[in-house]
Amino acid sequence: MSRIDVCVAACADLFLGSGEILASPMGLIPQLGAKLARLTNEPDLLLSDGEAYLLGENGIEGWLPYRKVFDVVAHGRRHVVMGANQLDRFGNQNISCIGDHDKPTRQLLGFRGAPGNTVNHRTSYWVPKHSKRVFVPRVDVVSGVGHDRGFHHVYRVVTNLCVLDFDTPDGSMRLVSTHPGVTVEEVLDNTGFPLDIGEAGRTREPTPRELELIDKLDPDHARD
Ligand code: F8G
Repeated sequence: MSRIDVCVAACADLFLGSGEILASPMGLIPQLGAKLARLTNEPDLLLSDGEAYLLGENGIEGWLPYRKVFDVVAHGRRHVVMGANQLDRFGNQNISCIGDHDKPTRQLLGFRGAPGNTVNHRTSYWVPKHSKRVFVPRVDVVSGVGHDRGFHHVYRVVTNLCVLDFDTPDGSMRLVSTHPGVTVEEVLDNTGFPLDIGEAGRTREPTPRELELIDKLDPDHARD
């Protein structure tokens, strides 16, 4: 078992208890997580390919074009796992640009579905390289909306080091668990703002059955 398998299982756990909702995992690790969840605890999860189809174990199992995605977004029965170039302690996300908005040093993806996602339904983030470059005191521009800007449900952040949530009185970020082999200090050293470390535990290891499934889902180890 490697660290990345722990990350995949942590992404699967994002969907625990979801039932029949649309999972929209962006990127390989969240995708493996959502597929793993569907094969284990959450058989009713609907998996989109991020474009126009619903995917099952045996290929395409439904048609979900853009306009229908927007219906689902507005209805709220969806959980998206997005990426983030920057995230602050209230879960504001930036995937749009770096630097002064009038003259950015880097133009990134744009706002995409992030604002609508965060105001309509549960949103989580996957950060493959936990660093102070990503976990910043203040994002340069808000793409995904955080807890200090109204009532939203930014649920969790899974990184290569730990799992974080916002289950604090003011909705600021809290350390839920560090992955096996990672210390709390390592997380704090790589986070650009104070973090509630409460009673942080250890992220669970995937079961032997889950490891088998992860290998089946990703036989070439693209996850590494
Ligand atoms: C930085 C930083 C930083 C990057 N600080 N510099 C530099 C300083 C870096 C590089 C350069 C580029 C529902 C829905 C939608 C839809 C539906 C509606 C969504 C219609 C679908 C289509 C749509 C949004 C989904 C995601 C994003 C997933 C990732 C990426 C990434 C990396 C964002 C993390 N902090 N950061 N730089 N999308 N992608 O040194 O400099 O900038 O850097 O939900 O879309 O529209 O709506 O981003 O950047 O979730 O997670 O991987 O752009 O690849 O290459 O790292 O090298 O050029 O010098 P990236 P990267 P240089 S929902």
